[in-house]
Amino acid sequence: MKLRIVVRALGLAGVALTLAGLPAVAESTLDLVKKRGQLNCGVNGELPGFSSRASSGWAGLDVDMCKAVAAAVLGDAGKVNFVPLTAQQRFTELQAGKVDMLARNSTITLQRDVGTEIDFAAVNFYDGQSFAVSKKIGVTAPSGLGSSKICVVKGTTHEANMVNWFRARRYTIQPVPFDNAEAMYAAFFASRCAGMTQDATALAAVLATRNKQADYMVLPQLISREPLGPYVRRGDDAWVDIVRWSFQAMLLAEELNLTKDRVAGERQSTDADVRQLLGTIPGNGKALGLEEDWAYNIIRQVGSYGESFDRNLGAGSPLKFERGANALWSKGGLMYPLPMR
Ligand SMILES: N[C@@H](CCC(=O)N[C@@H](CS)C(=O)NCC(=O)O)C(=O)O
Repeated sequence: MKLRIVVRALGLAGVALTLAGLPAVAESTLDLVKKRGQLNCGVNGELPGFSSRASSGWAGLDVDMCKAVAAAVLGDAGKVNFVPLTAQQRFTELQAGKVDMLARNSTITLQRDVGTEIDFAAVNFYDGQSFAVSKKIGVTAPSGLGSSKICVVKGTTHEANMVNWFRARRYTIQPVPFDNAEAMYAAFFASRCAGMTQDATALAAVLATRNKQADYMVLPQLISREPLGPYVRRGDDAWVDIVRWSFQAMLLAEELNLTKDRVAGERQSTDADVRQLLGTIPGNGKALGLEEDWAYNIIRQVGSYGESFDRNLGAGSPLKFERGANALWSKGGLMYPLPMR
């Protein structure tokens, strides 16, 4: 009798849950993307080198991250719908399902990753926070900005980093927060702040693309570690695996010297690592729930990590960034491809 009451109560709870709109089994992101035939990818959209729209189309390191996942899942790097998101809205839009993944120069931190509805999948760029200043003020290190006004964007890691960094050194600074990057640039270039702060590469990109390098500089000292990378919704393990290993495929391609142009001729390579990456030796595709040529499609259509870096940020781009921490581990950097076997 008692048992029946419990069962009935549970049954009612089940009905209540269904009425509350909770789906019995959520459709997997992989199935959703395949059915749609397109990947919805959240990007910054206004950050040259990472994601911006040129006359030739979308380009950037983060754009290539989205394209890689589309190539892996749909066999076509062109099947991406890029969705520009602000710093403040990016994570809630991902949670709400507006995008399937984020590749939006987003720093990976414990509090963004743990106990939230999102997970990170990889680090695709090691960045750090710095300051841009007018050369006229003669400041060469962040400490020279103590007690000054500093422009910063809300919803980023930068405000707290900066306040903590100066407080620890017994300086009080005056943060001047803005809703978006554009508003901050306008205020900074109108001399409303002595400095502006964000990821060092973003600062360098802004000065370079707006021809401000003669009058402004980025201070070389970094005050934080900002490992940037793609995020996905929590609770879909197969999907986080796909994003993680799509990035790893680009990294391993660089290590194995595979490029967009040469990869087709390498499918019958004598190197077992190459054959396994390209699917000539099957298994990795099946494990991921993808076709065996998933990584081949990434490399053939998007290229290796090194190619993507050079084209978007490095020697082949207007930015001319050094590889630095983003070089392969074998060349003194932090990029270490995981074994793909
Ligand atoms: N990596 C940092 C910063 C990311 C970021 O979005 N920075 C700036 C400059 S690129 C920004 O706010 N951009 C666009 C905006 O929301 O207006 C983070 O994840 O919080």
